[in-house]
Amino acid sequence: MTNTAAASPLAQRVLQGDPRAIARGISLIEDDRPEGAALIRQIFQKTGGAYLVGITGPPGSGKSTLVDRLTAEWRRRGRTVGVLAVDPTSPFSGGAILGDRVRMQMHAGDAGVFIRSMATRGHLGGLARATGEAALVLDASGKDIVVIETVGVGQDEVDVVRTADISVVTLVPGTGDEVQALKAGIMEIGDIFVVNKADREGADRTVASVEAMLSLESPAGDRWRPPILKTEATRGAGVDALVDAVDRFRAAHADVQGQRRRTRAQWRVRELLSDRFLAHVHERVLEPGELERLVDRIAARESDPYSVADDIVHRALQRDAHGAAALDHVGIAVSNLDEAIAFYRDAVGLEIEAPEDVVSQAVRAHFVPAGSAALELLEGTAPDSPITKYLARRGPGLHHLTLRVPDIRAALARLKAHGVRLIDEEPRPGAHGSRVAFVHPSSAHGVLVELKEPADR
Ligand SMILES: Nc1nc2c(ncn2[C@@H]2O[C@H](COP(=O)(O)OP(=O)(O)OP(=O)(O)O)[C@@H](O)[C@H]2O)c(=O)[nH]1
Ligand SMILES: [Mg+2]
Repeated sequence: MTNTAAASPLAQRVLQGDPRAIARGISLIEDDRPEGAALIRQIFQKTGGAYLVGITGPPGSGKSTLVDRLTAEWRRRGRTVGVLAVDPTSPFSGGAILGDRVRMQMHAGDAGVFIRSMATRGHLGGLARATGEAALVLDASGKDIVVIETVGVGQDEVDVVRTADISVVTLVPGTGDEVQALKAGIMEIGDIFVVNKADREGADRTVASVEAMLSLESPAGDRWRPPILKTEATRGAGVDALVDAVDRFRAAHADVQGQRRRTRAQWRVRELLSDRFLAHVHERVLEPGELERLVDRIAARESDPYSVADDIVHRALQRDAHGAAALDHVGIAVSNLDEAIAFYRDAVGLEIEAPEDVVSQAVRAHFVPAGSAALELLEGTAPDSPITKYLARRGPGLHHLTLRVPDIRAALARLKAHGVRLIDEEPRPGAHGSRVAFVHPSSAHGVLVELKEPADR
């Protein structure tokens, strides 16, 4: 079920590493535009080459300064680098963007570096998604290393870093940051700890207290023991050793990397699934303003959230069940048309439409609308017509029934998955631009079943 669309010009330019295309792609993703989703679909199979480095820590601990130094060191070692700086605290201040400009100066003119701030634009929970997808864009653009820098506050930000291929936690001496970090839940995600601003008082004490905290976890045998490194990002001291430590972790943890990448994939699917389902509910299931009315009822204690949610899910599924297959018409093989008309029109009172000839099949069909479905009286017009043969073999009566489906390929795939015997594995052209396929009677309890996807799908 590979469904990779042909690469658009934007996707092609991203794959070539064009910085303007990368910037455009990330903007589309941030703004949650359909073109952003289309881009991800087109580039996804080209991703997986980049090593994703998460850097988190308290505000002002020197993450950005450190990332600049790391970038320079990686460049010196011949690797290309993409940086995403997540700034959830001040999405509208513009400070982050200004910071980018200053930071870009250091790597100005270096096509091997791309730096970008991610703003939330008020999307609840959208930050993790947007950051993850922006990382995919940088990955597809051929960056060897993709860094995600985020302040370690809020579950979203922590999650972004937790599922990176490696998580680096930055701390600073002497301000009780260790304790803050613990509270924020970032201590347990560190694969490497960095005590930055090592030029300050108390760096060794901070190293010692992190060490003490880690030893409480009593690592078993050969498990990775997170190193605690001292850096002075402003001068670049210790950065070389940090890059070495990242490389060592990477070499030792191919298995961890595979597991984290699976987790990322799983989150992505879950998130998209819930987004898509909610959108479906809003667009197709709820009436305009209905949700507000339901919320009013909950607020007034006339209903409860569980009942409301269950009811909406039920309606959504119900809707799809109806959409999946509805009776379109029943085909009846007729040996004496005058008698059939006398019964269905004169006695029952239905209207009979003008006949239609299906020349290729030597069949003449008389449509008889009956409520939301119809009858189709079928005559054979030649000895080798399937209807003539059917009549000779079984006599007049029910010939087939036709179910209308919104997506015939999906319906066939579903039937196949259930082991149903199909006459047509592939849909073929039917009347009036429809597409049809037959299910074998042996799988449908003796009835020939036709699936029909109408032309106006
Ligand atoms: N003394 C000293 N100052 C440093 C060091 N590293 C960074 N700084 C300074 O600390 C301040 C904050 O640095 P940033 O790199 O912006 O810190 P950050 O963690 O990215 O900050 P936020 O993104 O706002 O959370 C700046 O003024 C840096 O110059 C260091 O090693 N020693
Ligand atoms: Mg920063």
